[in-house]
Amino acid sequence: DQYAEWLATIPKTELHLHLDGSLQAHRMLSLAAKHGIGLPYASVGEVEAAYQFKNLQSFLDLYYLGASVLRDEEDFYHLMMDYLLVCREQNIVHCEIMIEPQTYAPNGVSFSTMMAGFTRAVDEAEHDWGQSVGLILSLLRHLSEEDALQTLTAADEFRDQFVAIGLASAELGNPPEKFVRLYAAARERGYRLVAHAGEEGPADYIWQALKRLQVDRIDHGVRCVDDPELMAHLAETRIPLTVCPLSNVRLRVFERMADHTLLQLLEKGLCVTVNSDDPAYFGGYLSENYHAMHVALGLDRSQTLALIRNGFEASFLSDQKKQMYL
Ligand code: ES4
Ligand code: ZN
Repeated sequence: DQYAEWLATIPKTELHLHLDGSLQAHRMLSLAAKHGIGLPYASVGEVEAAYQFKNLQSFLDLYYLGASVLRDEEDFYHLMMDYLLVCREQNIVHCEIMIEPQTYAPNGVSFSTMMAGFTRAVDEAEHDWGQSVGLILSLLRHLSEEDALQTLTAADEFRDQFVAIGLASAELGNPPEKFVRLYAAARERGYRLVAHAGEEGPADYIWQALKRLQVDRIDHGVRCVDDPELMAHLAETRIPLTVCPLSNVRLRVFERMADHTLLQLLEKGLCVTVNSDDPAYFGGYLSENYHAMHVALGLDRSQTLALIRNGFEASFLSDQKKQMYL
């Protein structure tokens, strides 16, 4: 339709994307076969039939199972390249991608194997079509802070390849304050800081991420609507929220897309951005997220442009590069 055609012409960012969440069913199956790994699914149809989630944890169980088929440098190269080709297709000129080494470590995958595949794809995309990419070292909050600190240390050798650290996985019961030392150590190393907060967790977790972790940006953050003081603070500081509409509906953060509060946040002056989170699992990449908001909430062109501009503002691009798009 016309909105979709128009949207494709506008350069966009994506700031909240778990690379493992872009693993398509056909690749999950072919890599399982390649490495002789048993999966409880025999076909693309059977994998996709499992994309029925009742909450974040029920999704994470499938997400980590899927990611367990990634083993060698070729696998990481193709995973990254598949997503970067979508960026080219959808006019996502700058993306910031979360990678999660703690997911692969139990399978004996070294940091250097993973990084070799990822950087080969990134270098190719930058060279071939000028793709701009930032990598975010995303740590898993269901594991210990000690495990995250060890991963941060393992990343020292690759420090120049990352723009930021992040915090993902099971939110409830794993509050930001569990990771105060991790964030201090990352800040000392010069990383920018993001964290998931206020997806399933309460508004207080957003406050913790801001005050205890001193994050530059909040992933999700939609539970801020429960706390007017927090809303005012986010509007005042323009600390960005990377909101993921299709994810929120699939994980039952909102019952239907028509209930999503993204436009209220935009209206209140928050720096809200649109992102896809785990596009292979949630029924669409970035353009499909905008399109779903257009259909369900009447997201119009001027609101779309405001969200896209927020994406550049919220990015970790240099001020000079931001100016090219703002
Ligand atoms: C995630 Cl939607 C979501 N929330 C928290 N952690 C995640 N990891 C991958 N997707
Ligand atoms: Zn996420």
